Amino acid sequence: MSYPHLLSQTEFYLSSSAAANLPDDVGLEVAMAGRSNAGKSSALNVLCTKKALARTSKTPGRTQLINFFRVNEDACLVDLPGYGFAKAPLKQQQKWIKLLEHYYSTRKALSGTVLVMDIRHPLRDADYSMLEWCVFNRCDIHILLNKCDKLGRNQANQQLFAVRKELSEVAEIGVSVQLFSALTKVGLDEAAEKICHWLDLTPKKAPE
Ligand SMILES: Nc1nc2c(ncn2[C@@H]2O[C@H](COP(=O)(O)OP(=O)(O)OP(=O)(O)O)[C@@H](O)[C@H]2O)c(=O)[nH]1
Ligand SMILES: [Mg+2]
Repeated sequence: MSYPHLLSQTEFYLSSSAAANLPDDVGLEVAMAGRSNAGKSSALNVLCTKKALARTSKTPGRTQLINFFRVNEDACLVDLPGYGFAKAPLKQQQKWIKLLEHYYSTRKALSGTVLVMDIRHPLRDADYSMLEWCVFNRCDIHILLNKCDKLGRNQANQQLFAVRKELSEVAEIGVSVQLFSALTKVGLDEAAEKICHWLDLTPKKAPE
């Protein structure tokens, strides 16, 4: 069984708008974080082999809640609200930050963060804030350089190299980085393997 197949039973579970209505802090969770429009929801859909599990949009800032998706009774994928969307009202932005802060500082189930970035605009200030937040809260990070279909192969590899180099100069902890495209599914197996590892899901060997 392949890694994406292990995530294919994922179903929508619930949405939280405030710390008070987060689901019970049990089992294991992997969060999808990133700037608005980077492709978090698209990546989540592709990783779970489902077209419309998480809502995707051409309008940035559409996912305003923390959406929980159940892989099985012990494992969840979590679609976080996108950050860095300047047009969202300040009050709303502050509310998201408070909710994310609460989530990151208290969540025992959180075992890793998939940080989704548009490969054409990686490592913006807000991404660094998210990275610092993860490091501070001892949460492992795996970066998807998404939309790599927008660049040629050489350019995409150059960006990958540049991001790895920049991170090796600043990060205090190991951060893994890969190319990804929710459109063409480049990097799907690699990303799904990382997530399954964090969620403690292992492919069963076929019976001999
Ligand atoms: N070409 C290309 N477009 C993509 C890719 N991934 C996402 N998109 C497009 O980018 C836009 C934003 O995608 P979403 O998945 O909604 O982004 P998001 O990060 O969930 O956005 P918010 O929920 O607003 O934070 C949509 O129009 C997607 O179709 C990709 O790999 N390649
Ligand atoms: Mg989204």
